[in-house]
Amino acid sequence: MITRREFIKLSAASAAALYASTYGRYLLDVFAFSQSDQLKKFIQPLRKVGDIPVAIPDIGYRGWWQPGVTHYTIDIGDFTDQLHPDLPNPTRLRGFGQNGIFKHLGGIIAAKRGEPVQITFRNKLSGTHPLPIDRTIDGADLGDNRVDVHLHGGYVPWISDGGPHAWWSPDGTHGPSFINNSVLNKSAAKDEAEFYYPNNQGARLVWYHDHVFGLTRLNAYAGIASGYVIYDDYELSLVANNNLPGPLDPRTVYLVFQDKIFVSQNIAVTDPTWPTIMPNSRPGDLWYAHVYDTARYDPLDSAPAGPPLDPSVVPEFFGDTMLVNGTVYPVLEVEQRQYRFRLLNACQARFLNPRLVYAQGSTFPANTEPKPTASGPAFIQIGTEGGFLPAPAMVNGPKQPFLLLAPAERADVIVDFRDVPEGSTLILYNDAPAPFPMGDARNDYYPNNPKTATIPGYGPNTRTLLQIKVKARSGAADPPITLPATFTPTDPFLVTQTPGVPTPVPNGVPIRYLTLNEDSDEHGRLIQFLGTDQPVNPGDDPFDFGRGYIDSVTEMIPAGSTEVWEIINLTGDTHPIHFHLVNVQVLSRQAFFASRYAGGQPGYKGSAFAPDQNELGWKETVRMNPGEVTRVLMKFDLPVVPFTVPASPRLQNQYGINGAEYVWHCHILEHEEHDMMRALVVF
Ligand SMILES: [Cu+2]
Repeated sequence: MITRREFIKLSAASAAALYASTYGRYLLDVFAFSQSDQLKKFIQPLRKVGDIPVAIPDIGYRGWWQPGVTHYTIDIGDFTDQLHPDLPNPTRLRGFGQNGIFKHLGGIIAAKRGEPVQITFRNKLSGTHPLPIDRTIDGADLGDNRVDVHLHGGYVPWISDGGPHAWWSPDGTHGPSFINNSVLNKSAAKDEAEFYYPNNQGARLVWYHDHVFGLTRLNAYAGIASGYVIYDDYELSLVANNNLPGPLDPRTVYLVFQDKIFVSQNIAVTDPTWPTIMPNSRPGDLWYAHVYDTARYDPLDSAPAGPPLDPSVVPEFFGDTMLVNGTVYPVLEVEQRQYRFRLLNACQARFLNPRLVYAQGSTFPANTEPKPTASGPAFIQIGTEGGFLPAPAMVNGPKQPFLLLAPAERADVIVDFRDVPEGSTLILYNDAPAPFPMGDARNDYYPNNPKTATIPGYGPNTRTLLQIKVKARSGAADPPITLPATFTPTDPFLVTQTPGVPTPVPNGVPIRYLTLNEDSDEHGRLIQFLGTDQPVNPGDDPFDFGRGYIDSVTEMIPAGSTEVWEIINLTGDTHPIHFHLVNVQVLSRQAFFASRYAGGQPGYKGSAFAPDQNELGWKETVRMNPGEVTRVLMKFDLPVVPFTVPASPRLQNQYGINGAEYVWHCHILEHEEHDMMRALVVF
C-alpha cells in the first residue's frame, strides 16, 4: 500500500492548489518556520562539562536510601539563560538546577556501573509554560507545570522509568502510574518525586529528560534534558591500556545538538498570532510552530469547520538555529592531539550527518562557512547509545561515508587533530535532509539555498554546527590512542554479528510483526501510530493497523523471554524507534512491496541486508526506513533492585494486567506525542 503521505507528495501541486482557496493565508506562510533574527556565528566558546553544571550529591539526606547509594536532590524549574550575546533577552527555559543555579542542560551526572544513584526531583515549575500548548491532544489538559523524568537508555525498574503516566505536579497531583514515593520515599513533600537508578549496565552516554503525557515535546524543547554518563571497569581498562581519554578527561568533548528558533524582534510581522497566544513572550525566547501550515505539511484530511486550530500540534518541528551544549553556534579550540567526541542528537525531529570539513577561508565570514569538498579528519567510531561497538568502525570512509544520527542516537568517536595544520579552522558540517530521508529545502538553512536565503557568517543556519580552531600543542604529547581490533564490552551481546552480513534470526526465537503507520486525526492533521500486523477493525479497513498509546495493550512479554521484532515501516519517513528497558541488536533490514502488505508477512523485495557497521552491538534507538522492515533482537529481563517493585496500578485498573509498565516509541518528539507510542509490558 502506498501511504497517503507518499501519495500526497506525488500530487502536491494539485493538492496545494485545491487548498489555496480555503487556506490562502497559510500558503503565504511558506517560510513561517524561520523566525530567528540574524545571529553572528562562532563568537562564543563551547560550554563544556563544568561550564554546564555537574550535579552535586547530597550529604546527610533525610530520606530513605540503601547504603552505598549516591543521592541527589535536583530541582526542575523555570529560569533564563543568555544563549547568544546578540539575543535581546536571556531565553526563558525550563530545566534542572540545584541551589537556585540553573543553566541550559545543567544537572550532568557521572555514575559508575553497579553504584546506584537515587534522586529526589523537586517540581518547582510555574504554571506558565514558555511555549504554546495545543489542548486537543491526549494529556495536554492536565496541567502545564506537570513534569516527568525518563532516564533515556537507563536499565531501571518501571517505577523509576518515568513513563508518560508517571508525571507529577508541584501540588502533589500526579498521573495514574506515579507510585515513586510510596515505594522509595514515603515522607516526600508534595512537589517531590523519588527515582532509583541501579546503573547496572555497561559504559555509555545516556541522558535524562522530560516524558510527561501530552507535553513531552514542549518540555524537552523548553530545556528539560541533561546528560548522564555511565563508566565501568572495561572503559577504565581502555583508558589505562589503550590511552583512551576517560569519561571526564579534558580531551573527551561532549557535544549535544539541538535545533531551536528564537522569537524575532519583528514577531508582530513574522508571526502575527504569536503575541496574542503568548502574551508574556519576549524577543529572544524560544519560538515553536503552532499552526498546522498546509503549505508545509500535507493538507488537512478534511476541511474543519471554522478557522484552523491555533495552537495546533505539528507533524514535526525543525529549527533554524543550531545549538551545541546549549549555546548558539559555539567555537571549540583543540590542540594538535587526539580527542574523543561523544555526540548526542537532542533535536526534536532533525537527523544529523555531522562530519569535519575545512572552512572556506581564514577571515570572516569565510571562516564560518564550510567547504564541503575539503574533508577534515575522519571519525573512528567506538560506541553508540548502547556502549562500545563490537569493533571500531571507520566512518567518513568508503564503507560508511557518514555518521548518521537520528534524534536520540549517540556516537562515541575518536578524532585525530595531530596532523591538522596549526591555525586551521574546521566546521562540523551537517546536510542531512529534513524530514529524513525525503527532505524539504525549506528546513535546510544555508546561504546558497534560495528557499532560505540566509547570509554568510550569520544564522539562521542548520548546516554549520560548530567551528573548531586547531592550535599548536602546548606541553607534552599524549601517549597515542591504540584501539583494540575488537571490544569486549561488559554486557555480552545476544548474538555475534559479522560486519556487512545480515544476522539471521536465532533458532527458536519467535518473531513479532509490528507496523509504523500514518493517518489523520479528528482534525484532519497528520498523525503517526505504532501498531501490530493485525488491522484494528478488519471488516472496515484491512490496511488500518495504527493504535493509539492509550488503546489496549498488545506488547505483553513474559520476563526473561527473547524475541525478534520485525517492524514494518508503512510511512514515508525514517523513524528512530526507541525502546525503554531493553537494548536491541539490529539483525537486518529488508525492502518489501508496500502494495502487497495487508497483514501477516510482507511481500519481501530482494534479500535481507546488514545493518551499518556502526549499528552493530547494542542499540536502543534504531532508524527504521520507509519501504523496509527492520529486525531487532532483544531479551526482556527486569533489573534487580534491593526493594520490591509493585505491579503498575494503571495497568491493573485500565486493562486488568499485572506487569511492569514501559513504552516503545518514535523519538521524533512530535511523532511520539501524536501518537507514535505504545505500552511495553513485561510480566
Ligand atoms: Cu516517527
